[in-house]
Amino acid sequence: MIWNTEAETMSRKDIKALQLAKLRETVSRVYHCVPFYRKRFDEAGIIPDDIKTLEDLQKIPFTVKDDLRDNYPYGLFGVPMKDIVRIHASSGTTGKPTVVGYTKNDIEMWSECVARLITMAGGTAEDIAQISFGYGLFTGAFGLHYGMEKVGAAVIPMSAGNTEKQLMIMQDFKPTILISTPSYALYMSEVAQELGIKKEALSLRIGMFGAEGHTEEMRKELEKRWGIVATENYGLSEVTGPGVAGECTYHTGMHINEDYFIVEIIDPETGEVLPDGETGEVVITPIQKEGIPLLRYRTKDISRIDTEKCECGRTTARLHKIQGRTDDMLIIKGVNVFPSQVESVLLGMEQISPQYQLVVSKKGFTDDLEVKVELQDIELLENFSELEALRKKIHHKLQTVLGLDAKVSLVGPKSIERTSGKAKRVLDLRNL
Ligand code: DLL
Repeated sequence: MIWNTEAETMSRKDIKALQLAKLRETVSRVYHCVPFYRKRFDEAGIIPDDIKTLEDLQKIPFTVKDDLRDNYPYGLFGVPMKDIVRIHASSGTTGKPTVVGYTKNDIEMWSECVARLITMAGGTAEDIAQISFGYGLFTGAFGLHYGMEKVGAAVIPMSAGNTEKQLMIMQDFKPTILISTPSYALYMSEVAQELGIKKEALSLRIGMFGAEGHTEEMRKELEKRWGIVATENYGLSEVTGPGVAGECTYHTGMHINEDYFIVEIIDPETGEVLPDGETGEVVITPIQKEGIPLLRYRTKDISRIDTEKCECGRTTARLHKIQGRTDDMLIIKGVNVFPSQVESVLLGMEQISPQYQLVVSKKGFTDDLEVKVELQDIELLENFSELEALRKKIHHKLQTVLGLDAKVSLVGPKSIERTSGKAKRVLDLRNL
């Protein structure tokens, strides 16, 4: 099923033409309504009329998170406050949050985008969705909530946390769709196991996971634990929230809502736009956003785009799994390491749980990487030779994939901290 056949199956030529028309309108509106952008354009020596082709987008300077911080809270808004109907903020943990505003039209567009992702994942009006993202300034819960209502599904607005209650509601209210971060879905499944709740006793059939990355191996693990088909979706509050892109059940990457977002991939060092298929930093320009209409927003997320046809019939370009962020790519002894690489090694190995943490520190002048891995079974801790064999096996696999000698520490079950939101997989102690 396709939610909006016209928008999602357009020819590439028509998509590009529509994007150009909307881009030109957006650029002109932004230039006239947001003093920050008028100044940026003046400094770059350009005017809106210089944007005549999609490639001309490259003439426009990037917008970065600090631009939002410098204009905190409402400085980049494109409409008077009387037209703003909702305010959200980024889930950033340091400093002031980045604040975003939505007009009625923005909320409508956002719901439309999310409705498409839900349909891609197989959701319909028949479904009941348990939303286990935190309701609040974070965009995850409200974004999925409005999308679900648009599709006509019933929403259980659980919010995150209180895991035992989540599981009680899951048994009693019989939701068919689970919405959460992948790490929280994993944690909930551990608690379900402890409480003896079997997946067969639940009605879940779909999981829609997002707000943080997870590997293909983790997807399979979640599918197995819950007995669901899991899809992933992507977005960020600065450009709306969830709804930028989502996977269909063919799992060929996340279909981008290209009639609302232009996605470029750039070389993070030089800022140069890379051709389709090459990996770099994701840059997003929303082309129908009124509340806070950002141009060329640098996400720091690393991925690639592909426009090959997907069997689902959609023609939209697809964003591949986010490999990591330019700011969570660890450089250890000069080697680039993403937590997702470690995850792909650990998942699927027997005797260990899918919970892990990377601890980076400095020993003298050299970096040191410790990978903490949780055991499934506490009894293994008493069997030294088996434990040592497992540790060596993980060490060897990590060395092959990372090209790096990492210390592997096997820790007892449930000893790595769980969260109900985005997981903290890296502890970098080098700059403390
Ligand atoms: O996390 C929006 C969202 C909510 C998307 C729910 C999907 C589902 P922020 O809190 O502003 O917004 O964080 C945005 O989260 O730049 C990525 O680094 C990361 N992120 C979001 N989705 C994915 C994903 C929401 N599927 C930041 N894979 C983004 C990897 C993701 N990273």
